Amino acid sequence: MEKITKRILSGVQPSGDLHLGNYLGAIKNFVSLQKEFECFFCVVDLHAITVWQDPKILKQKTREVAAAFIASGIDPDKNTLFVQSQVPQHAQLAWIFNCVARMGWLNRMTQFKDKAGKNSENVSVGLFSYPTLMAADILIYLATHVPVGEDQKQHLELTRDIAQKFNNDFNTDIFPIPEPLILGEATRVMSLRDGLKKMSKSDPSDYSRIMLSDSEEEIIKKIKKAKTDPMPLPDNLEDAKNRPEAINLLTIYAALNDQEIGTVISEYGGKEFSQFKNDLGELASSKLSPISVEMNKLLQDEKYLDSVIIKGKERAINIADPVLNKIYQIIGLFRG
Ligand code: AQP
Repeated sequence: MEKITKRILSGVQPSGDLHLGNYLGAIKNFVSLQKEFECFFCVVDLHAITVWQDPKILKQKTREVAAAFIASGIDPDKNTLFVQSQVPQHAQLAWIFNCVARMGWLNRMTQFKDKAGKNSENVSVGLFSYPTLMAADILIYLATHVPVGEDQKQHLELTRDIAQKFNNDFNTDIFPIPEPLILGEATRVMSLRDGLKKMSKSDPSDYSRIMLSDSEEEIIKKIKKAKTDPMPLPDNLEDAKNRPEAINLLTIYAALNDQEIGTVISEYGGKEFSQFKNDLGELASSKLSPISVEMNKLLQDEKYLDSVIIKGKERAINIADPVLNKIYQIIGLFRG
């Protein structure tokens, strides 16, 4: 098979409203990477159903993620933008990877432990085997690079282990060993209510996250209400690192303004949070509102959005199907 050197796969779950963490940790980076890489961007609905999703809204959430990709600046003509469940090869390869990955490997996954909590006997088998499906998402396209937030690093290491083991077991070099691309200042955006907790779609408090669908007023209000400590802003990085809420807001500012965090600290160090929060609110709303407006426009035009998704499905299958066939041959599965 032709050796690929610069191909990206990354996905976002339609499991709730997209937030600033998804944007700064993932989508914003996709936009710059599309210039340099051949890109596959996927709405990972099969991952979303590892926890309960309301069937009445899942389809709409799926369109919303596709709209967020385009509204953020991903060009649907240049890149392959598609929905995971439309390309059955992902699930087919995931089964094979369930037979390659070891229980011990999956037992070490911290995201499963965090999400299952004390309830691990009652969560779905899919939640446990989520990382083997993620490995299949990536490797079915022989992707070489995967842009993700910090929280997905361990899953990507597992993907590399699976690729390596498959290649060794079957004496092949079919799978590349994909590299994580954890880019930008904000690789792990934290909750606005608790600087030690990741900003996430499933946090029960709306005030913990800024959503891409928030209005300018809502963004400004959420930043004003963000938890901070009583001291002025830190004037050096070492001190900032010991103040979770402060470093989170400084990091968000730096990432939104394409600056290094040191530059933001030199500008705001020693000042009061109130002024900084005003400026951050203005900055965040000026960067995010155009995305929200464009997303809403796209969501009004379902016909266009669905046509993008269908074109993406065809392009994705054109790459995924020959790879799956080759894998079946390597394993010795009956092909007729
Ligand atoms: N807080 C975050 N900071 C930086 N990056 C983040 N990502 C998610 N949260 C943050 C990155 O966004 C991409 C898509 O994530 P996902 O939709 O697959 O789901 P997730 O990581 O499980 O995100 P959530 O929002 O936290 O969902 P729930 O609440 O359901 O767990 C990934 O690249 C991820 O790294």
